[in-house]
Amino acid sequence: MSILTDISENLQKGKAKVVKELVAQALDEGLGAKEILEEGLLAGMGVIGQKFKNNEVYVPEVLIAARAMNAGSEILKPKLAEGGVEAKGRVVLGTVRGDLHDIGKNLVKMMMEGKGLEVIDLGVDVTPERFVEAYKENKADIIACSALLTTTMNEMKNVVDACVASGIRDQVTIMIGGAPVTQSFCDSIGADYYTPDAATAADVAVSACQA
Ligand code: B1M
Repeated sequence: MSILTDISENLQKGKAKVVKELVAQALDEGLGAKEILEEGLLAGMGVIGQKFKNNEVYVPEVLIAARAMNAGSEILKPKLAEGGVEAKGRVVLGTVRGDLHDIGKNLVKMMMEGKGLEVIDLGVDVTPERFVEAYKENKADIIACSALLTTTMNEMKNVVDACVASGIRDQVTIMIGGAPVTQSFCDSIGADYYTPDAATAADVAVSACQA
């Protein structure tokens, strides 16, 4: 069995400690961080996601797999972040109100930090007001919102509206993403950028800060 399959399978079983060790071992063996992330960790998470959808596993199993995913990606963080030294801009990032999914958001954070951006991570279940407040407090350039539920993605519209109401809309760049989010949704709510994955989000954030 390849080490990437091993990582995927242990992640599915929620064995965070083993996943951490295997990720470190894979790096030692010379595998690339992106390969380990995509073919090991994300592959395992994908299997869990499918089983969750089919009611073959339930919330507790998904939660422990998610912890293993976060533990493994923490080990990759320095590698994914390599090359990022100088802060090129400041991003306020969070998962929107009512939504507790944070794995994608954490990847976005890692990739953005890897590109030299400073990220103020507000965590999950973040209200529109909190996004605006943190933007002002930190003199940020970007508000970046993640949502994983069709029921919570509409909160992104509330974030845009809160930016308009507080008079910051013409200064702030609003980025959105997450599995149910699309470009047409982005256009419909008046956000600035939709990106499908964490690496693209980081690239677009850097360009937006340089513009
Ligand atoms: Co939830 N969950 N979940 N869940 N969960 C999904 C999202 C779901 C699709 C599963 C399913 O039914 N197939 C489904 C949503 C259905 C829908 O709305 N259409 C669902 C549901 C229904 C629920 C609950 C309602 C279940 C329940 O309680 N009955 C509940 C809601 C809780 C809440 O949030 N209020 C719930 C709970 C949970 C757990 C807590 C158990 C756990 C989260 C743990 C955690 O995050 N710490 C969990 C998980 C893990 C999942 C799945 C299995 C995996 C999500 C994930 O982390 N994927 C998911 C099924 C699936 O996606 N296959 C599912 C890996 C991650 C890297 O991908 O976050 O998409 P993702 O990030 C991607 C891109 O989307 C993008 O970058 C990343 C890749 O590079 N991206 C951005 C993300 N944010 C971005 C922001 C950007 C740009 C790109 O710019 C700012």
